[in-house]
Amino acid sequence: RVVLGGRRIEAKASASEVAAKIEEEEFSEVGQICAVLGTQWGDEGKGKLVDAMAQTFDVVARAQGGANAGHTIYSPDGTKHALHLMPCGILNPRAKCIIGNGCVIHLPTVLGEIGKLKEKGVSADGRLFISDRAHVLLDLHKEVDGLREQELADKKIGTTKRGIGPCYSSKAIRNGIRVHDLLSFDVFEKKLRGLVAENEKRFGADFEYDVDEELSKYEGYIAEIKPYISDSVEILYNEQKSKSRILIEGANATMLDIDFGTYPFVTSSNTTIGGVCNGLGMAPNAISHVVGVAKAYTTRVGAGPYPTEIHDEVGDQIRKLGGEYGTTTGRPRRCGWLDIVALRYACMVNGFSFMNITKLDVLSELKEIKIAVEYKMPDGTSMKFFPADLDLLEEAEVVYETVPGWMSDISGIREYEALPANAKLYIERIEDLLDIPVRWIGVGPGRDALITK
Ligand code: 2SA
Ligand code: GDP
Ligand code: MG
Repeated sequence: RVVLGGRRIEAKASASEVAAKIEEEEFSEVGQICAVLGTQWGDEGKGKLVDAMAQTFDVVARAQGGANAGHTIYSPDGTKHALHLMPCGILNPRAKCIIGNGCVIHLPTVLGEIGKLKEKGVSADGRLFISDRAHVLLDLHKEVDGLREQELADKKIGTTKRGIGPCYSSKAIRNGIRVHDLLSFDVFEKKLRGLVAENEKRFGADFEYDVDEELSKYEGYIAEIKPYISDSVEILYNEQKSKSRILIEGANATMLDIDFGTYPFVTSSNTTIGGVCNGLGMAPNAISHVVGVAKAYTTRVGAGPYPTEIHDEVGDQIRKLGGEYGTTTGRPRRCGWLDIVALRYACMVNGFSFMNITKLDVLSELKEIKIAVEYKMPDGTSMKFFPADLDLLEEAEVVYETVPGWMSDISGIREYEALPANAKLYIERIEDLLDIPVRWIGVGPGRDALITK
């Protein structure tokens, strides 16, 4: 028997029966096309929710970001998968997976992921579609990412050094290389040499890049990636018309959005709902529901303001219990209390229909838990939403509500009613403060460790 969202299903049931059961009981309310987005500074556990939901979807699509994202998921047999570019839907063998035009694609990374999944018995053949309009992220962009961070010295962003900013810069300044350019090696070579020349001019001798070596590697990569190159906009449109269920997998999160996040300490794409439409060529009225994923606390990797950061041993305890280390870089994540001011802002920008509160189990040992409900300015005024001017945050005092912990292990619980009273109070307080229903609660990393409220 397997337990899914608290419901026992006979193990002899076929995969499609199991899928139909979950759909009927858990994810039907999100409609035909649903986006799952991060609401904090990333690593909320979007991958886990997408993986669980994807069992009942026909298509799973990534709209933005690149291999900076790290989504950790577990198949029911306990095998761990750390995915970066590959949509988490890949673990549903029936699902098509799309890497949309808004993404930046490092070919060796995506090919490496395809290979690793194949070793674990998961095939991407015939069901992975990479947009011909997406931009190609080269090792050159990674090199520039490192050089830029070095130049910024103590003001560095703390990027993942995966070349994300430089690749989106190429896109914006219009000297980028798109996936369709790979289909003609001459075009690709000409564009690549042009890009190299520009960077040599900009960085001089510091720019160490062997263009001939890169070109020879790309001959192989291009042959391997060719079968996956597609017009993803048309594929998605046709799927939409034929009533397929489409799940959109957000990467990074609202507070890392290039417009709405803690600029400049952000990533270089729109991680919010607008980025979904742009990054897939999908009309906003096609999207039935948007789900916001929030950790029961917060974490952040990289530099930049973080008003509710915990600087004492409680922060260390959360990092240890939550395993808060970067999926891509292994960096320790900064840990802090739940920040309603930032979350409210995410709710406003994205229009969430439902929330998924994740990692509630991580707080189980705490006697008291804090929730930041307001930022108070020196003149006594209150900041209800996250400000554009980060200097204002320096002056703001964070006002907390303290609630009692539940001090018991909840990782085996699968029914909302079975949660300790104080855990339910915590969830219900979040619902009250955000005025958005919490539909799912994560109590462990496995696909089944999900409570439906
Ligand atoms: P970048 O590399 O240009 O996108 O970095 C800019 C900022 O965005 C942050 N960022 C992230 N924050 C959390 N998680 C991310 N993914 C990995 C993970 C991170 C890792 O899943 O753990 O392994 O370190 C991610 N990607 C980008 C980054 O920290 C900068 O603040
Ligand atoms: P994402 O970038 O939002 O997909 O999140 P990451 O995968 O980078 O980080 C989330 C981490 O928390 C992963 O290691 C997940 O396996 C784990 N995780 C997700 N949900 C839960 C949960 O409810 N409880 C616990 N304990 N771990 C979780
Ligand atoms: Mg992550």
